[in-house]
Amino acid sequence: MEQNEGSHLTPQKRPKKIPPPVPKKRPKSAPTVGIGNGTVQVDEPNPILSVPKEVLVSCDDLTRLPVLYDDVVLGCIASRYQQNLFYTWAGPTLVATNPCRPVPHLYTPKEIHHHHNQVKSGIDRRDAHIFSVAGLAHHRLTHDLGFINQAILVSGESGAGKTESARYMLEYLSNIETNFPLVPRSPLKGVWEDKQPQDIQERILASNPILEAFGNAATLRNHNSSRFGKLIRLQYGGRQLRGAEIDTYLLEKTRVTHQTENERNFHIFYQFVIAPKGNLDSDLASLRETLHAFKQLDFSMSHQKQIFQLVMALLHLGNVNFSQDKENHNSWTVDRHNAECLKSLESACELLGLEEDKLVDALTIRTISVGTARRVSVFHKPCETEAQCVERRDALMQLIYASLFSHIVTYINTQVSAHRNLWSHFLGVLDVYGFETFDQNSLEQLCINYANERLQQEFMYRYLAAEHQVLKEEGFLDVDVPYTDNTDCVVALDSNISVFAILNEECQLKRALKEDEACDRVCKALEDTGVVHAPSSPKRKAGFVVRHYAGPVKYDAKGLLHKNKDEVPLEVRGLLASSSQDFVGGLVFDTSDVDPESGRRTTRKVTTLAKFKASLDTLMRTLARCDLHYVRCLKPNAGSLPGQPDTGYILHQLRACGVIETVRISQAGYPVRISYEDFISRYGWLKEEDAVDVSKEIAKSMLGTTQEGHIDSVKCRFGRTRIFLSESALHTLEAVRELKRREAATCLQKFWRRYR
Ligand code: AD9
Ligand code: MG
Repeated sequence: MEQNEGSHLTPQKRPKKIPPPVPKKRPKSAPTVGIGNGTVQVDEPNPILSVPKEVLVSCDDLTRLPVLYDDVVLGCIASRYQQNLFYTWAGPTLVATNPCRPVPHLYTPKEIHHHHNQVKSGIDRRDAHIFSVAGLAHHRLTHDLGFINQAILVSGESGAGKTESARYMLEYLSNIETNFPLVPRSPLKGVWEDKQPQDIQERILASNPILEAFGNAATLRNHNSSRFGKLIRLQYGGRQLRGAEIDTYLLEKTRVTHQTENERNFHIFYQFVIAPKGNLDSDLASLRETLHAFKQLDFSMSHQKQIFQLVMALLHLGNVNFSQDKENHNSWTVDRHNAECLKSLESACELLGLEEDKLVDALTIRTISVGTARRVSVFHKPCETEAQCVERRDALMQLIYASLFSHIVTYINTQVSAHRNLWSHFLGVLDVYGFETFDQNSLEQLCINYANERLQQEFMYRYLAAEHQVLKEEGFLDVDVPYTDNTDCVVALDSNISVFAILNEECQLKRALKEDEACDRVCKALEDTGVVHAPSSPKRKAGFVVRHYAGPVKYDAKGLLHKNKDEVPLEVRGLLASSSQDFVGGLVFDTSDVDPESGRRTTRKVTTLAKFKASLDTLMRTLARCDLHYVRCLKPNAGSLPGQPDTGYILHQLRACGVIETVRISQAGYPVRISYEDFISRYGWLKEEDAVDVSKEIAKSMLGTTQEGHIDSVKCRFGRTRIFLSESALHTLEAVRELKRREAATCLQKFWRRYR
């Protein structure tokens, strides 16, 4: 084991010993970081932690901080934020703190040009900026050998700035695609025949306002919250952008019928019914943008009309109410005595191309099948409660909206994607919902948090564990940065005996859903995992708790199985197929009985969890074929107020997305790695040697003889095959090299002048 590699330096030049990077325990109450007086103060006065504010502000990579206590990392991000420096590297990851106010000067064409030039010039060190991440991925995709697929994973909690970051990256990537020749006219049937590259870029960008109109909504945390996950893959043929393909994940369709207090439905509904009164100006501007985007993506006028008719029909369906039958008190039906309700019913039928009686029957009469598979008897029974009718109406509305959304995504894809023969590799930008925990958490949160577990697991394997391995192989046995391995949690959620397996099984059973019992089963079956347990307080409602890597979350039993089963009554599904309008009839391609893994029809009920897991498996397989880049978005405070970093709030997010672990392991390994041969050939003031061992000794002695303060023992390490340097050590070496070069040049000039 190689220890104390820096012993070649003279002892008196050695800096103060740096404490090992163990997380510090924080007292519960005291304020954590005060950044007003120029230094970072922590609860316990500790001279090592008093880092001057100027140092913090100027440090654009957390791995270059002199110490890695949570408070110092936080102090750096907060101090930079207050100086309007919103981006900071954390080793290979970019930390993006939401400015929470417009900062257009950061994203001008001039900035795009600047960052593009920086990437092109091959400067290793790039500005901490969102464009740098996109630039690096693009450079690797188009310039490195092999055209390796790239993917940028943008994560963070709701309102942290994921969608904006993804949008800026797409803008960057589209704008650097200039001066390309026309896409050649192709005999293949591809949508890009005759299209200019400019058109491709505009179309790709135009997909955003449409998807946001139909898939985003104002929530308590974000006035433009994405209610679906999105992977956009930019398709490249050689170095040329040819098209794009969009995959979406788990649209929150329940929002069409239910919204939490003070939250809104999807934007499109407000854009569409712009009231002349009220505070809907912003919706009017967005509607214009949506319509413009429709035009750019060649949605014909009749196609747009069909889409808006469905939106309108949903608005009317939402006003259809139910009342008890006056003669038969055991049955409920549509309240046709109410004039408004009747008008809504008629309008909905007209817009959907449905017969009124058929719609009423579908909403109020249940079909019940009893018996065995060989002998089934079917009964028709009116709904006995209002809730049963409302449930059917909501199922219909959700089905229509989810089908409409998926139709729009599919159509956009036909308009933006290139023919398979025209592209060979891609650059993906993934914008998925961040980890969520509310007072009440349901199936949506279970899916979202599971997605985050899978992405974190990928990060852990691909970066943290891999980095550990490299360091061990290079002989740094003392490097032992602890990191969270969340495999247990993923297994407890999705393996054969897991939360998903039990909840799915409960949905397959031919009996009424028993949500409380199902949650008890989950708790009992998985109590030994240490990941899942019963809620501790008996007063709290039934459910189960999952210890996620980002913190424990309690999932409520209520609605869990119902949402997982996601049952649309057969009559409701059949109803749409009977529409006189082809658009409506063809819209609903129901995949509920298609096995997501085999793609074959199955008699088994395919649950929401099964479908979601299958879509994530596909996503993970896609990511496995890519180089990954990470952007971790931070929300500065719960209220999204500009200029007010709340350190406790930020710390929680840093821990939840593993930034602190990333910084520690990146710093332990040092980002600059150069083989001994390359090192000596670049900084070779001594003679070159071939053998690695000899080169290593030379490199050591070279660094040991550099002038005071130039290289110190904490900024370089000597591995078996490579030398590991910090960025600052590299800077110093480059500076010394430049100095020597100039000295030599001056000497030569003097010599030349004297003897000329
Ligand atoms: V959610 O999970 O979809 O609810 P996001 O996507 O993380 O969330 P979003 O990108 O929508 O958050 O950002 C929220 C708001 O923060 C935006 O509407 C902007 O008002 C603000 N924001 C985010 N990033 C930036 C930025 N780089 N510059 C200026 C920003 N404002
Ligand atoms: Mg978003």
